Amino acid sequence: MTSPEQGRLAGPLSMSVANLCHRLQPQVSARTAAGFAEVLRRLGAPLQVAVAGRIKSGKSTLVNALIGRRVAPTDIGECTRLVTRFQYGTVDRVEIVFTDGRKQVLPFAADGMIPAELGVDIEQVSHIEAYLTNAVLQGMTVIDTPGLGSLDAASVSRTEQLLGAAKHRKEEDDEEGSDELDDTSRNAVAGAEAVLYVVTQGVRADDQQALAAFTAATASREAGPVNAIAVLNKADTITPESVEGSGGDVWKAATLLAEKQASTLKPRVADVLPVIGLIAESAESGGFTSADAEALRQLAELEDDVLQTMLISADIFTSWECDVPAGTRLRLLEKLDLFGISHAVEAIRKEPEITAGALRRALLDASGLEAVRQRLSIVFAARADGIKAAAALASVTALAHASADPAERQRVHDAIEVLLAKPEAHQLRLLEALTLVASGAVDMPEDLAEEVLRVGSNADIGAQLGKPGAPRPELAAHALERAGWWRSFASFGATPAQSRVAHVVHRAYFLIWQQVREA
Ligand SMILES: Nc1nc2c(ncn2[C@@H]2O[C@H](COP(=O)(O)OP(=O)(O)OP(=O)(O)O)[C@@H](O)[C@H]2O)c(=O)[nH]1
Ligand SMILES: [Mg+2]
Repeated sequence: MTSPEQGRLAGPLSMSVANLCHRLQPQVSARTAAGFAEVLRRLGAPLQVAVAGRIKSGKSTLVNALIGRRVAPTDIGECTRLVTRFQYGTVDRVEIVFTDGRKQVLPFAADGMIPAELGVDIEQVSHIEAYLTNAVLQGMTVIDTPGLGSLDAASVSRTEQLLGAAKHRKEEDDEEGSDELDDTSRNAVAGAEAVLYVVTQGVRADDQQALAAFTAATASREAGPVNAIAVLNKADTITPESVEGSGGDVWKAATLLAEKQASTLKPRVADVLPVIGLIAESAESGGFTSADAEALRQLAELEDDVLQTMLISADIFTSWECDVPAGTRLRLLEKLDLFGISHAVEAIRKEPEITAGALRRALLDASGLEAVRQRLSIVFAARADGIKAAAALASVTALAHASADPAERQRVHDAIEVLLAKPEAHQLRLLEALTLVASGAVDMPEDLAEEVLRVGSNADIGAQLGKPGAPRPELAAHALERAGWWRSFASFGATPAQSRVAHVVHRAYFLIWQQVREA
């Protein structure tokens, strides 16, 4: 008995939750069953990753870079005030989804992007769904969001709704009758399961708030996952002189600044990775062309002091007398900005024969995108099973909670109890413990908090134990030692809240020990 979504489920835990839904469906009311159908659909869908952050932090640019296609409008237009979901489809198609559920197909603009202006009343728009053939989207759905911290209250509330904060608030004013279920299922469709948080040079108070709101919203769920990673975007615009110890190097300055921000944003995000979204977008989405490479080659031939003068500012760069047409220079500026141009020119000077393709590759390397991708796949993809199962169970619980029939509520809760007692459900407890620690809800000494995050945020056992590549006997001995340590910490010296976390960590180490020992 296989259902259509089973082939695409993220792992054994998602499978257990799917089975639970299938089993209960015939025993619950039609409304709850419809909710379960929605939960099943979502369990089978790729991980939903929202790209969030302050207004104009470069979210849409980064979305384009990740998808590998310039499709999300950047800079201006009403689209930047809407949530856009990019998901995999066999044919490229964009739909406007209205708040009343109506949908309308939206033609792509001439440049292949989603039009910046929709030509409909934006007040009635819920969000935009873009189905694209890009392979990346088979592994995750990418959600572009309007800037938090913008003055436009409507965009803020759309984003909050997406991130789960709105739902959280709704639940607080308790049973509301029939509307509740619709809201729950709608949130089940739109809600994000993980967040890529974009910050720029100065982490401000509202960055902290936005991130706190997100972790609070997910922590309020039955088993909210720890699922935020952060990037320091626009690393190219950092003035290295403003960062002590950078030695005048932009990338070094960005790395130092990112480390500092990581300690500010800790423990909500494990680390902050510097990235240059603009260069990544141009290099990954076909924006960087051989004509651009040619223009850069011409610039590389200029006298060095002339070029250095031009690179002082965007104004000088475009207005200076030079053989490369001003329009071409403006285009380069839009695609690479000054840092990218100077980086490309250096690469050409070092290797005059460099091909346009190799130059594109060098720019991609300079953008830091690869490290972001790797982080995404470690933290999100490897944990998709736990994250999706946790979100699904939270929805199932909410659906049962909203049911008017006490017997039905009991039946669902009993089934969840049984599921939680299974060994594969331990990763849910670990996610829950992680969330408690990461959100600061349970206070832990810094080194212990780090250890909990490490155990819970890696798929590879060596990395979980902080001993990547170590031989198995060493890993086994270490896991056993830590299991023992956490058990005694749970019994002596911990507060009750710490103790609950410690039990979970103890069990995690014990399961790891069993695994390395047996293999
Ligand atoms: N120099 C530089 N500029 C960037 C970078 N990333 C984005 N930009 C520019 O920043 C501006 C805003 O970028 P968007 O991607 O539209 O930012 P956003 O966060 O989506 O903006 P809203 O949706 O309006 O909140 C654009 O002009 C981008 O070209 C970067 O890494 N370096
Ligand atoms: Mg945007």
